[in-house]
Amino acid sequence: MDFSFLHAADLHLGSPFVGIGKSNPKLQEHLQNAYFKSFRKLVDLAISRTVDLVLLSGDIFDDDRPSLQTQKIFRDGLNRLTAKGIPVVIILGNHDADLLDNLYFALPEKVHILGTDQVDHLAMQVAGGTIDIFGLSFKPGQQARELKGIFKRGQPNNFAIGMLHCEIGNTSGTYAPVTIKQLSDCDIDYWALGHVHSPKVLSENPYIVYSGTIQGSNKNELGSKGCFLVSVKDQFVNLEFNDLHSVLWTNVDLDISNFDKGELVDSLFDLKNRLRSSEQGIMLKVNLTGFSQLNSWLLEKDEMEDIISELRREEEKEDFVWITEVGIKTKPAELYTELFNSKDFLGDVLRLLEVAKLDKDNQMDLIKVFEEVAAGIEDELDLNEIFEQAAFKAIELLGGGD
Ligand SMILES: [Mn+2]
Repeated sequence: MDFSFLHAADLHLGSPFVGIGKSNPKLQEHLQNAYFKSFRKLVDLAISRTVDLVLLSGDIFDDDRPSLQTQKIFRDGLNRLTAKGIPVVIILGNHDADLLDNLYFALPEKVHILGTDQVDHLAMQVAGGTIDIFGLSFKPGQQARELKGIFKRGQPNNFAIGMLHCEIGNTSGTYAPVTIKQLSDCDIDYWALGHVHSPKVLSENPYIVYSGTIQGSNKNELGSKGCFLVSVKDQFVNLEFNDLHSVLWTNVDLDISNFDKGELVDSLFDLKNRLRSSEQGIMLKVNLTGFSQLNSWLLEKDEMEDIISELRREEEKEDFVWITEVGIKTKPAELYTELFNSKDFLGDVLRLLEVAKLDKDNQMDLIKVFEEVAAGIEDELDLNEIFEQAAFKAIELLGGGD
C-alpha cells in the first residue's frame, strides 16, 4: 500500500475572540481571520502534497450555528479539495455537535459526516489496497463506553483508521471519555482523534494521535499549531507535523539585569522587531527577569501600562506583534548583594560565578562548551548574560529570596 492522508481537528472556524476587540477592533479582525487563513493553508497543503484523503476529527466550527460567511469559507475549501478528487471525512465535536440542523449548503459529493449513534464505516481504494475508516461523531452527554465491540475491523489486510472526538484519561469526564487501553484493544492502525488542542502522539502501536487545533485561540495555546500529514508505505507509517497557524501565541523571557528605564523600553521595542515576521502575526507575552534596580518601580508604579499602550501603537498590520501582557518576574538588585555576601552554599555559587566572569581563560573554555550546546541557535552568545541568568536560576532553585 502506498498512500497519504491529512489528519486535522479543532479548526474552530468562526471563533469570535472576545475580549481582544475591546482594545483594538482591527486586531480582532486579524485574529478572527486567522482561523480562515489557517483553514485555507490546510486545503493548500492537502492539494500541494496530493494526499488521498483529509480527515477532520471534530470541532470544525466554534459552535453549532456558524455564520453564513464561515460556512461559505468552509464550503469553498471543501469544493477545492473535492475538485482535486480528495475526499473529506468529518466527525462532529462537542462544539459543533448539532451542526447538521444549521447548514446552509448541501455537502459536496465525496464529503462525509459520520453519524453519532453507531460507528460508520467507509472503504476507500488507494494504490495497492484499501483503507477502512471507522468513525463516530461526538454526542452530548456521552458517557464512557466500551469501544472494542463497536469498532470492528473488517479485512485484516486493509489499513484501518478510527476517528473519535474524545478526552483521554478522565473516565468520569463528560467529553466522551476513553482510555489508551480501550483504544489499543481495538484492532485499529491509526486513531485520528480530536478535542485536545495541542498535537500529541500518545502511542505508536497502534498510532493514537491528537492533531491539535490549527490555530491557537488564547495565551494557553502557545506555539505552533497545525496538522499531521501521514504517509503509509507498505506497513511503514510516517507522521509529519505541518504548521498551519496564522497567528502565533508565544512567551519570551527578557533579562533586564542592570537596565535603566530607557534600556528597558528600548529592549522591549527591539524584542518586538526581532520577532516580527511576514509569515504570521504574533501575540506576545514578555516576562521580565533578572536582578533589577527597577524591581520596586515595576511592581508599584503603573508606568508599565503606559509603556504597553505605546508598544501596541500601530500594531494593526498583518505582521503585527501584539503585547498581550508584561509579566514582572524580576528580583530586587539588593537581594543579589545580600545573597552574594551570605556564608551558605548559594553564596558560594554566586561568588564562583563572579570569579568565572573575570577569568578570561576559563571563558574561552566555556564558550567552546556553550557553542556545542547552542549549535543551531542563531542568537549570538553573550557570556555575561549567561552568567546573570545562571545566578538568577541558582537563586530560584536554591530558594533564595522567598
Ligand atoms: Mn476543540
